[in-house]
Amino acid sequence: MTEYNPKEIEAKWQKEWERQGLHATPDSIEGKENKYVLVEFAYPSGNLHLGHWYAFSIPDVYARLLRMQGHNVLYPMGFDAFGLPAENAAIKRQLNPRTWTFDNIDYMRRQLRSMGVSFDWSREVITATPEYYKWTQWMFLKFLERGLAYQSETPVNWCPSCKTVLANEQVVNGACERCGTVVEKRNMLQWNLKITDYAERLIDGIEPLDWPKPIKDAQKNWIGKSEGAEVVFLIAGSEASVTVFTTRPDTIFGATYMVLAPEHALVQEFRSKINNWNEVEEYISKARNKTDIDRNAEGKEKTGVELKGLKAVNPATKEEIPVWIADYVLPNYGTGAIMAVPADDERDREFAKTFNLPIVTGYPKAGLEDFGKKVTKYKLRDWVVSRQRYWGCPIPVIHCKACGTVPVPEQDLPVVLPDIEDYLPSNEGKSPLAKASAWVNVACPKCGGEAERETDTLDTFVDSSWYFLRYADPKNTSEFASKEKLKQWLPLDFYSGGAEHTTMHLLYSRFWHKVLFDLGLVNEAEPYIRRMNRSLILGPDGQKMSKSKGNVIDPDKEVERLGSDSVRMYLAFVGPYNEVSAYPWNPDGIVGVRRFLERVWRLNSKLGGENENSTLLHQTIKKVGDEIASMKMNTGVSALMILVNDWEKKEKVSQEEYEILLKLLAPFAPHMTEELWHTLGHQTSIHTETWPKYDESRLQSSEVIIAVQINGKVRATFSASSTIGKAEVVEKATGLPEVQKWVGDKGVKKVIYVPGKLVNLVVS
Ligand code: ANZ
Ligand code: ZN
Repeated sequence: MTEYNPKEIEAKWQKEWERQGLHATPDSIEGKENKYVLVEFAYPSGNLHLGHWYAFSIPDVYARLLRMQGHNVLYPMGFDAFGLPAENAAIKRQLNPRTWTFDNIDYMRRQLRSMGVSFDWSREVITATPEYYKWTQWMFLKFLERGLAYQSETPVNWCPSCKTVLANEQVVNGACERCGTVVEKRNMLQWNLKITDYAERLIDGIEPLDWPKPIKDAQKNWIGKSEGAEVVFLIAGSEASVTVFTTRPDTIFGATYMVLAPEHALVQEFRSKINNWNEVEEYISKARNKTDIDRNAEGKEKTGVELKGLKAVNPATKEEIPVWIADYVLPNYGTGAIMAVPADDERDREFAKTFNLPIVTGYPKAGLEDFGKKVTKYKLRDWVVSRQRYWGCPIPVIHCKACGTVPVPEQDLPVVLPDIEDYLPSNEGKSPLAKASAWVNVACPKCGGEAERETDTLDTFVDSSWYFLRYADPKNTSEFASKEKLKQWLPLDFYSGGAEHTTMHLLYSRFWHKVLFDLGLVNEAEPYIRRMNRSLILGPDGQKMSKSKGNVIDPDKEVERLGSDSVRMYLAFVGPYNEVSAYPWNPDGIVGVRRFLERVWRLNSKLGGENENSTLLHQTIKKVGDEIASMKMNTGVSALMILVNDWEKKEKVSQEEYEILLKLLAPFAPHMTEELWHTLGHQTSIHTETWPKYDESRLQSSEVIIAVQINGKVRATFSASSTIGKAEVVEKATGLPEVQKWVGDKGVKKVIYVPGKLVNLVVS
């Protein structure tokens, strides 16, 4: 038998699978159930990094398992090709975004193939092609028709570095999600999508989904539903009134002053009645220049100015109370005005202390609806989707002096993004497309008069809000996807992606899908049944990989050195995939995995034994299948290792049972197992084999009690199967509350495991 030589084997099988069209997925197969496994598609950033490997090769293990278990599995890939990341990268290199993007796609496609991932490339989707964005535009027009897309001039987030507007979701801690620059507020006319109309349904729809609770909670918090009351406070000596929003109308007897957002309309209205206008005006302009981070920072010193000459009347006590403006009251939440109850509200108390305002305690409690009207408020804001950038989907509307905003007629779609020389963004908040006068100036579709095209482009998150639908019917030229084909694949059985998308892509695309559902264009109200956010791979030093830290692992080099199968299997082995966690890259760990594969390879020379039908084999079959399905690939791999350890001690191994091992290993190491499978005389691919079956009655094994020691002292025990492996023992042990109490956040420094007896966790 030859030595294990992944380099040769992997290239050979990749070519062969492609030749056979092994991963082309038909719309249906008689007698098989369709399953749709998806990973968020790639930005054409230029080079595959380890994160891509982790993102795509682990769900591939799951897709392969499902196939062997008898399903028709769609596992597609495409490119999220429009948008800021690609455009910024291109500009940095002084390259045209189009050339840069499509060159990268070619390069990345080749790299992606080296992973041995079972993508169906025949269904590839690229958002920056007219064939795709024609439908993005078509859908936008449907939104417009429904009144769900509208233009408005409001204060928006402006990134001075990317020179474009950003949606609230794309501002993370006050900074641009893309480049990290602190965003400014600018008043600009922008296109918005009415996601707020769907706030309630976006909350309700989450509950029944098979999503981890933290993802559900994060979305719910972002939507931020608040039930409370609106209470009207009269302004003394005038007809005017201010409505406040409060979640505690029962505390109204304790409201000793009122605070308005500096931007509140009443402030300007009462300008002539305010005695200290200069001071007020100065405060307003300061607040306007503050970023939201500054305004919202917790524990920050409270600032504000009293509106002297103005008093409000507390409707409960009938007392006149002072009116202040302060930047801790936000203009775009509730009504932009609050009643301050320093006795019961922490922020109000701090404010009252700072400015010596009265604090009344022991006041009577009001009935919930005595003074207020019940209302529900949401933190969610409409989604600002226009971008002042070149590299995006053109917004398909035309502005006509006579007719106003006119949608581009359906037969004129797509509005093709023109090639232009000067694609750099500008400071004035105008898209570079505004300079392409030959493209901009058109006849109004309604009156034929002189008109201009909209020059802003759509947020890239619009493009990605529906891409997964296109995979179901990627070549369709008359519809974005036929409803019949959609029915075959949707909703998604499994969707894996980055945690950062929880309140961006994951929220936007649910909204988008609900609108399509209401339009009768898709069959279900929720697109993703099961969602998981993946963990992170860190550099060997335990830090986030970055060029500046010099801790970047280049997957190409690892493949060159150890083979794709080793990289894949090592990534499966680092830890559970579904618990958002971070695992450092361990150079010894991957070498260990490579050795393991070599050992499997060498077992080949022990063939010729009798079937043993051991408990361990049956347990391994069950375990590997169960663990892959629950995305705990690591314990699946350790089960395989235990089996191989056992077999290495034997003189002979039966070929039939060795073939079972190969099948169990096939989702992890697709190339090596394919090679061994063929050397055993098979003519067809191992990846079309069925998953081995275990015999329930052969699973029994004795139970053992495992003692858990912390620094040598027994603190807990638990029972487990006698064949339990070290990784699982540690996982179980550290999950016990009695143990967590001792480990706390110190972390486990060292693990000593005596198989089937005890585990000693050393904590500092
Ligand atoms: C009186 C009161 C008494 C309040 C009390 C709270 C506790 P959530 O849960 O986030 O919706 N508030 C209302 N509008 C605001 C705005 N634009 N900017 C800043 N704060 C605002 O919080 C609602 C509460 O936050 C409201 O209830 C109001 O303070 C404040 F013991 O009213 B409350
Ligand atoms: Zn017109």
